[in-house]
Amino acid sequence: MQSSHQIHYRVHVARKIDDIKYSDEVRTALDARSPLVALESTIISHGLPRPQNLKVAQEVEAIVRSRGATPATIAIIDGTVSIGLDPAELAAIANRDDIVKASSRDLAIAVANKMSAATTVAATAHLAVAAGIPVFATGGLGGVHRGAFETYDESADLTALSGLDITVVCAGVKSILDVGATLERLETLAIAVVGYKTLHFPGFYLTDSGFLLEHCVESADEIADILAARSILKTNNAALLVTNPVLNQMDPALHEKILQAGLKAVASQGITGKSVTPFLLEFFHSSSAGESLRVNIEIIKSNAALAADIAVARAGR
Ligand code: PSU
Ligand code: MN
Repeated sequence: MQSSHQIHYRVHVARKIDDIKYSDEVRTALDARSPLVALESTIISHGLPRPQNLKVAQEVEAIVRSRGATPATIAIIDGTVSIGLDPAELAAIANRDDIVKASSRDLAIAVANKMSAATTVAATAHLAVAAGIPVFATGGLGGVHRGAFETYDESADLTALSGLDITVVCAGVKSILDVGATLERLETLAIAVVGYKTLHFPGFYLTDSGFLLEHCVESADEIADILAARSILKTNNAALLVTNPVLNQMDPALHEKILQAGLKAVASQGITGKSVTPFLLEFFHSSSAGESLRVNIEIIKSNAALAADIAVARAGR
């Protein structure tokens, strides 16, 4: 019997972590150097309600294909980092109850523990760069939360994108955030922002957040020009954000009403950390009689289409 002062040696069993797994279509596109678009999975697992989430995920992939690029939805399935999901894997992310929300800091832990995880913008961008996929579409980026002065709640999306050479198409940052503070942080972090066909920074569910940008681009070709210049000038160490405003926005009065009620619910129910964003998105979806869901779906589809056009324009150089 061991006495309590004995040193306990743990036997370390070397465990091989499986390599990153690529879907067949993603592998083929990477080998052929043809255009690819990375897609995140947290929007599927934690951003959209069932059963629409799976349908949207499938439709978004179809949109990317229809514009001549290959979709690479990224997630961790039972401990394997998967770049491009097969239909069963996509359904697992949409429907399984054990899918955790993983930021970049969670990736290795999820893999080592053989967990299944949906990847946030931060984690997806990290894996997309590792896989050699430089164009990425999401809905709305994370950012500085309202009240961050006290809570320090700022999305890891911002710091992750400050160190990655990737182009992210988004409808601005989520309207639940402090948009002005987020724009200041983007400037500090040297993350470039260009508005697509507008100088108005979008507000996710709203076409215009009320903040102006300095730069506007008119086409995917123009974005490809900027990408080429970034590599020559070596300013591609931080991400480029292409902000694509939603055409058919939510009614601003309804948006404001739900937002205020949602922020109150966050405070009164003590929601903190990584649960805040999924909680607020779900609050919107259940309080707006389908309006926020309709807009969120339009956002992700439109961003995927533009990201595919950028990937195609870039690959043509
Ligand atoms: N855009 C959407 N829905 C989402 C998200 C983005 O339309 O659910 C997700 C992204 O994965 C993003 C995350 O990285 O929300 C931000 O979470 P947080 O604020 O906890 O960093
Ligand atoms: Mn947070």
